Amino acid sequence: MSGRIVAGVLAPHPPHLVYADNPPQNEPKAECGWETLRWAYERLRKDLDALEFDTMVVLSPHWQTYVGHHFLGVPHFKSLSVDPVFPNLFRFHYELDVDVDLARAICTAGAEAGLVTKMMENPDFRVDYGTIVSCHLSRPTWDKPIVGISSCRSSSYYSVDVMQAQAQALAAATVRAIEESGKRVVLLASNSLSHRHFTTESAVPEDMSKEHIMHHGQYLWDMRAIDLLRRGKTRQFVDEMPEFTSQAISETDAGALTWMLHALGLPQYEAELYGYGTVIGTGNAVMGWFPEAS
Ligand code: 2X7
Ligand code: FE2
Repeated sequence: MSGRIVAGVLAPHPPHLVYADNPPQNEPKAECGWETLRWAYERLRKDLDALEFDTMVVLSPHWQTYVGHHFLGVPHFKSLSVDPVFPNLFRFHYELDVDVDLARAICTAGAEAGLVTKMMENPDFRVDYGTIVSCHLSRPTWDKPIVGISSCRSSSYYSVDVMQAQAQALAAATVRAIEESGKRVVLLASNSLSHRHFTTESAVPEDMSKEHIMHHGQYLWDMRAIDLLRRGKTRQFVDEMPEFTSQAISETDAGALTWMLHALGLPQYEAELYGYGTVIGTGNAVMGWFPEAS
C-alpha cells in the first residue's frame, strides 16, 4: 500500500517547555511555566495518540548545514543535549531511534530533484535541541523512530524566495519517498512564529509575570499568520512568507513550515489550533493538520 502523511504539526521548540514539564531526562527542574503552550502540546499528543503512524519526520532550524540538507543517518543516538543559550534550562539526556531507510529515501529523492543532500553518518554527532524538543513534546515516549532533516540556511545565503523554492522541492521529494515507503508518517515543522526575544532572563525563568510578547507588531504578525493557517489560506500564507519572515524576524526563515505546508499539498481545510503563547518574548503556536480527517 502507498505510504502517506497522516498529520503535519507546527511544533515549536523553546527548551523552556521541556524545562517546565520536568521530564526525568532533563537535569534542571522548574516550578511551572508557559502552561498555555504545554497544555496545547498535551492536546496535540492525544490527537497523535489516536493515529496509527510509523515515523516522525522533523525539520529543525537549529541543525544548520550551509551546503544542502543533511539527514540523520545512524540508527540510534544517545547523548546529552545542552542548549547553548539556555544551559540553565536544558540539559537533556536523549536516546532516540532513526528511520534510516526513510531518511535515505528522502535524501535520494531530494538529490534526484536537484537539491544538494547528504546522509549524516557520524555516530558521535550531537542531535540539535530543536529536533529533540519538538519530538519530545509531540511524543515523550520516544517509541517511534524519527527522520531528522537539517535547515540549509538558504534564506541567509540568498533570500526567502530561494529558501521557499528549495523547501517546495524538498517537500515533493519527501512525499515521493513516503509514498514509496508504504509508511504512515507525521511531519513536524519545528519553529516559532515571531522570533525576537529578550536578551536578559528574569531571576526565576518561569516567573510568568515577566513573560509577554516582545512587541505589539510581532503579535499582529503572529495573529495574521495563525488566522490564515486556521482558515486554510496556506497558499496566501506561503505567498506572504517573505514579508512575514522579515517583519516578524520569524524562525520560518529555516524553511520548516514552507516544507511541511507544501508536503501537505497547501491544505485548504482548517488547521487545528491547539494554543498560542510567548516564550522569552517569541510567539509560538502549536497547530495540526490531519489530511485523513479533512
Ligand atoms: O530556539 C528557541 C526558540 N526558537 C524560541 C524561544 C526560546 C528559545 O529557543
Ligand atoms: Fe529556535
